[in-house]
Amino acid sequence: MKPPAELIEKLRAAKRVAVLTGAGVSAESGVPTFRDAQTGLWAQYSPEDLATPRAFLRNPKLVWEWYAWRRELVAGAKPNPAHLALVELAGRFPEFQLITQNVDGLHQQAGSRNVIELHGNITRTKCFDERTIVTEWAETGDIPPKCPRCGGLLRPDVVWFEETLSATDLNTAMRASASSDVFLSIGTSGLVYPAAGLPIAALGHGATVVEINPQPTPFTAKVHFALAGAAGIVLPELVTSLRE
Ligand code: BV8
Repeated sequence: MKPPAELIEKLRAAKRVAVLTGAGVSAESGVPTFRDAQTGLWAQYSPEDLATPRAFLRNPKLVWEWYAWRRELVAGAKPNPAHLALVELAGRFPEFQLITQNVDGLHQQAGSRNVIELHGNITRTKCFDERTIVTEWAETGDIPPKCPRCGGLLRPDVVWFEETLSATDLNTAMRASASSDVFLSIGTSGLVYPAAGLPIAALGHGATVVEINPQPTPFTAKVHFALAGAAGIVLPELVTSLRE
């Protein structure tokens, strides 16, 4: 399905473009989204019950193993046409800011640069107490492993629910959204704040706001262009139309 000509016009005229991606962009790489039912062993848990500091302190082993399972999934995943189309799109505008809620690092693997990872990255590990990155630790069989410096518990370097995001990243993302000519919200259910506030800031500033999602979301009725389809299909079509 070709994108609307009016949208291609807007993109051709745009100087500043901001993009927010969610789990839907990695779905076609085989990384399950948050709204997908958790599979197998994890079917009985919901992410909100595991991705919090309290859940970790209540059962560090369980939470660590959930992330170890997800790291395995991510390690086997490759960027898909949606990630690759965003790399090409970035080269078409004087200013382009990619902001992701995903923690899988697939945008960087595809070649995207200067990516704002609002919720961190599952492949990085940090000390729960010192909040500093740890790259090596003794494999003593402890689950979770212990910090080599202070002996504290190690945890994934992601932003859990009820944890604050990096103020620097959030400010940069908010500024890029609120000054964008075109804002694309791709593969996100728009349920998690403050990330979900970015398309609202873009709308408020008068940007042309585009949503790419096979399903409707709380923003579908508010955006200028709602492209109902998979990111891995719609984004390459958008890039092809821009080349013409
Ligand atoms: C904060 C990292 C201040 C971890 C994540 C009550 C108490 C406490 C807090 C709150 C509260 N009420 C609200 C809050 C704030 C809370 C929040 O928003 N909660 C929600 C649930 C209501 N937010 C926070 O806590 C944030 N911090 O506010 O700090 C504070 C401090 C103390 C107390 C209060 C507030 C921190 C939020 C960050 C959480 N960490 N991830 C990890 O990954 O394990 S969030 C995690 O879930 C993801 O990162 C992502 O952001 C979110 C999932 O959203 P999506 O990416 O949109 O994925 P989803 O599965 O939902 O949707 C996928 C979409 O893709 C669907 O629409 C689907 O249709 C579409 N799709 C599917 N296939 C495709 C596709 N689209 C395109 N193509 C396809 N092929």
